[in-house]
Parts: sequence; C-alpha cells; structure tokens
Amino acid sequence: MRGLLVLAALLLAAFCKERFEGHQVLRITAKNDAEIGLLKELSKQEDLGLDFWTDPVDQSLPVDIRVPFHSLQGVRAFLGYHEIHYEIMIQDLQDLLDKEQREMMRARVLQPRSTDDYDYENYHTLSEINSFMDMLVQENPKLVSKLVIGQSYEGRALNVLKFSTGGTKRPGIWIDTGIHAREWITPASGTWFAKKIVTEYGHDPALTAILDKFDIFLELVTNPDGYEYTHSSNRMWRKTRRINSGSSCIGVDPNRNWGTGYGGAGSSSNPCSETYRGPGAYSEPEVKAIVDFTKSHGNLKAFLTIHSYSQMMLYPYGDTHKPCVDEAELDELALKASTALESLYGTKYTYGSTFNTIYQASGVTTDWAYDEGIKYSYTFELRDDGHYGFVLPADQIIPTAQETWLALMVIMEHTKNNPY
Ligand code: 0X9
Ligand code: ZN
Repeated sequence: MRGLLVLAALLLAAFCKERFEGHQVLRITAKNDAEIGLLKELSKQEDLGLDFWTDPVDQSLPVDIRVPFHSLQGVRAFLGYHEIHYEIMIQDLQDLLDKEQREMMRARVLQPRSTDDYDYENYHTLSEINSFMDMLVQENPKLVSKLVIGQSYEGRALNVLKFSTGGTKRPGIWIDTGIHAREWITPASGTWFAKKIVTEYGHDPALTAILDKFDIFLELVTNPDGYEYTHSSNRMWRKTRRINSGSSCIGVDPNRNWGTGYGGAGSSSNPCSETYRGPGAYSEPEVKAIVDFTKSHGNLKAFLTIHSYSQMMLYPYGDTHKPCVDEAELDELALKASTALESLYGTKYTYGSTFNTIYQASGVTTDWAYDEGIKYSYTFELRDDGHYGFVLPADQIIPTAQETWLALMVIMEHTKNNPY
C-alpha cells in the first residue's frame, strides 16, 4: 500500500512540475555601462520570460540569466548584434534538475532513524527536514529545543532550533537559511551546522565556549511555503507564496519586505517581479515572525542570514552607499571570516557592504537587524560562483557547509570576545 502511495505521489509530482527543457543559463560579462544598460532593457521585456539569477550592476559582476527555450534565439541574436560577450553556464537546465531528482530519490529509499543516519550529502524535502529537527531535539534534549515562532502564509509552522546550555536570558546568535526558496544549498548546510553543534559541544573548546555564553537560534527553512513549492512545482521559485490582490502573480520577496529602507530603489512595486517588496513592510508572516521573535528576545548580538549564490559576505547597508558606523570592524571581521573559509578548500569570497559589493537592495534583512542594534549582521551568499548557481550539485553540500562553518565560527567567536 505504502509503495503504491509513493508511486502515485511520484507520478503526480512528475506531471505537475514545471519543466525547464532547453532552458539555458547564460553568463554575460558586460564591457561597459552601455552594455549594462542594454541588459537592463532586456530585463524589462516580460514576454521573453527571462529569469535574472544575478542582476546587471556594473562591469565587475557577471550577469547570469536563465533563458527559456522559446527566447534563446532572440536573446542570442540580441547579444550578438550588440557584441555583448557571453558564455553558456548551463547547457540544459532540465538535465541538471533530473540529475538532482535522481540523487534525491536514491537517498530516499531508507528513512533515517536518527540524525546519525541522515543523508547530509543530499537535498531534502520540508518534511524530511522537519523530521530531522524532531530527531535532533529528541536525541539531545538538554541542548536542543524547537520553538515555533509563527506560521507561514499557507499555515506551516515556522520552526527554530534553539541550542542552549542553560542560564537565563543569555545573549543570542541568530542564523537563518532558506529564506529564498530555490537556494537549496542553504537549508542543506544549515542541517549540517545543526548536527555539527550537537557533535562538537563539549569537545571543541571554541564552540563550547560560545555555547557557554550564548544561545544559538537556527531557522532552517525560513520560507517553508516557497521551499515546499520548489519541490512540488517549480524548482526555480524564490519568493513567498502570498496571493497578491489584483494580480495573478504570486509571492513577495522576503528579502525586500523588512522595514529598514522599505520601498526604496532596489526593490519592486510590481507583484510579478522577483524582488516584489509586498503590500507593506513586514507584510509577510515569515518576516514578521522573525521581527517579533527578535524584539521579544531583545538580546541578539549577531544576525547571520544565509543565501546563495556568488560567494560573498555582505554587511549593511544595502539601500545606501553611506557606510554604517561599524563598517571598519565589520570589514575586518569579514576578511578574517573569509580567510578562514578559504583555508579549507580554497573557495574565494568577496565582501563589503551590500550596496557596494552586489547591488542596491532595500528592505533587506541585515539592514533591519543592524538598525535594531545587532552589530554583527551579515548576509552570506554561499557557493558557487558561476557554474551551477542555484542548482549546486549535492556532492558540494558537505564541503560548502564545512567551509561556511569556519566563517560562522570566526564571527561567533568575535561576538563572544567583543561584548557590547
Ligand atoms: O537579492 C538578494 O536578496 C540577495 N541575493 S540573492 O541572489 N540570494 O537573492 C542579496 C541581497 C543582500 N542582502 C542583504 N543585505 N540582506
Ligand atoms: Zn537569496
């Protein structure tokens, strides 16, 4: 019976899913501002159905665009005509997704009975991650608990793992992964971090010292509706799943929905845009839950929000070029953290303020967190840097998690050693 049900679910999933046959991801390197301007024009052609994985900013950053099959000829002709240089980053997106699915299916044959059995080398569904959290809590009742900080738009629990070794009202460190649905490497890394914390506490002196002073809060799937949707229907989904009144387009960008700088340039008022800011600041329950939690906790000292991709560490601000008052310290700490990260596998990160490093983005998490008084506020953009983008092969999960952990440790230790 169970076999039949699984088969039915698989068939249903296969038929309801958006397919990306023949979609290519092109990596474009613009030579000058005129070319950037042309790419911006291209992004306004809604009929082409382009999905900008990275945005046109200036010559220093490549622009990665997913081009549907029906627009390929036109886009290539456009680029050729204007002599804009590009390379094919992904030849056929569906091939990559099929491979990803095959690996996930193989992994799903055995249901893990404990977090030791859990397959950290593969991507997992929301329900698998939820079971992981419950097992982790059950196995480590003195160290880990699960808080439900709210409900998503579609009514899913917003779960946060709390790692605490006791004490009352200890200062806290916040880490979230999976706020953008398609950035699968982030909850996968987060799951590995969670296991790492319980394994190393009491063994690794640095982590033990951190946990003897701070509680760590880890929200693994910060946008559960979106994440579920990437598994059931559209692997390339980014936003929440809010129904927007007066529009047939769904979803709000949860990284444009925060109150600091809300509504500014670098976010969109168009519900069909991937950077739609929503009907009002904190309109998304997934965002509001974190705001309420942070305020009621009142003593978070570091706020680390994990995205992918591009290999970057970003600190405030995103909506203005003006430096934040702690810029010198945040910059120096980013250098230390990225040096630690690179030491493991040679992965190179760039860092700086969001505005100066990536692009103007307003209403983003870290600007809000920083203005709440949480000095050590960073956005991470994990691997990779232009081979697979959001479809990072599963064999990179553990290396990515391991190297990222080194950077997180540097920031957490610094937070511990520099009370404010
Ligand atoms: O555009 C974004 O939201 C982020 N890039 S992503 O490809 N992951 O979508 C970067 C924005 C910088 N974010 C913060 N400073 N919080
Ligand atoms: Zn993101």
